[in-house]
Amino acid sequence: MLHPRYEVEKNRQEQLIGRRNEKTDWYNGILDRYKYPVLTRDHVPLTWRYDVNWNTNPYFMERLGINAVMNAGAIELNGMYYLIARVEGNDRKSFFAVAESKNGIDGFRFLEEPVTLPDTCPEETNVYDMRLTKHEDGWIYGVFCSESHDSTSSDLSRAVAQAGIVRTKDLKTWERLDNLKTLRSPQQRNVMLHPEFVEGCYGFYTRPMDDFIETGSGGGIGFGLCKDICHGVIDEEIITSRRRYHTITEAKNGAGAVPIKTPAGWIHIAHGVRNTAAGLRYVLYAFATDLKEPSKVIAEPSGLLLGPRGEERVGDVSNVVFTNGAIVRENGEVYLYYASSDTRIHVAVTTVEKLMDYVFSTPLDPLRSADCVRQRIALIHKNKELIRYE
Ligand code: M1P
Repeated sequence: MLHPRYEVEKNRQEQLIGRRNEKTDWYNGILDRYKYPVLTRDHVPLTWRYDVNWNTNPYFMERLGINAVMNAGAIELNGMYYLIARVEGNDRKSFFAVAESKNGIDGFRFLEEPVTLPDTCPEETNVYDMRLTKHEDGWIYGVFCSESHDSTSSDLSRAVAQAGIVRTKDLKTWERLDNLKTLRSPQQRNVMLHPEFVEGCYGFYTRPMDDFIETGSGGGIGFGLCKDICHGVIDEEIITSRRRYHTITEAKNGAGAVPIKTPAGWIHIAHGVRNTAAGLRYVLYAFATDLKEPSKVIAEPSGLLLGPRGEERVGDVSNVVFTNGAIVRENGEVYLYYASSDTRIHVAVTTVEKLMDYVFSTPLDPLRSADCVRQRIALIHKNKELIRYE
């Protein structure tokens, strides 16, 4: 018999899913933030969490609870907006689940069941953070982190991260390809496929790492080419956006949303990490690369594009914003999906035009306080001049 509490909880969830989202009055001229997260653990269907039978679950307890919904790949398909979210169970294992919305701002609802990835790697313990790339070869590729315990170590927290690859045409049936091999980097996370062929090859943004947490000698976001995506092997990775001392990327950085093609170059929205007394702080930043040579950085505005603010600062892993998906609409609007503190997913809205202005007209980071203050004083003087004559 269906537990009577099911209807109560279902109604509550329907209200959450049906709630209209609103722009906040937060302003910086670059992007608009929205009031409510677009996906949370409370959006996860009740049937994924509860046994709804009164006989076997008399107290209507969550049997398979969900801890967090975060880091989503994003894509528009047949007029609908899709997120492929990292859903983390109370058991700490993540899986992927697709949610759809008619407008990309609210109303996101998970499809009937989570994604069943072809289980081809027996040692794989955890999967997360899928980037969805609509490639010019006609497939939609999903590149994600495939994590296993480091079998060479007795330390239970030592893991090996690799890039898993799947492809689909409809977000329902997934074909798994070989994990990407990067011959010169022992670990990889935040790997993403470039949407166009480069020199006749598939281009991957990588993140060379010596270790699971520390990137060690890894100098930043890498880029490498491979001929055969079904058995991907990358020999050389060149560094695109570099980590730099005393900047937002000092500790590490990683590719985020699939780059946005504009007449002036590819615009990338990535994450940068620095260390603080309160732990790692993750923010989003932007840069542009050359249209023909997508690894060559041509503009890198100073500082962060979006940082954790207010309630976003608190969660499972506090002081984090992270993106792995954005959607460019036909009208030029860009929906940037980002997770806060590894707990829930938000949307921020901008346009391609604004992003181009931001990336190409915001000054570079001069890298030293003395030069930063000179840069700011020059701005103040320029403004004073105008204000005086207006
Ligand atoms: O906890 C913050 C993020 O940490 C990792 O990112 P990175 O590889 O750059 O350190 C990822 O595990 C990511 O999922 C997570 O949000």
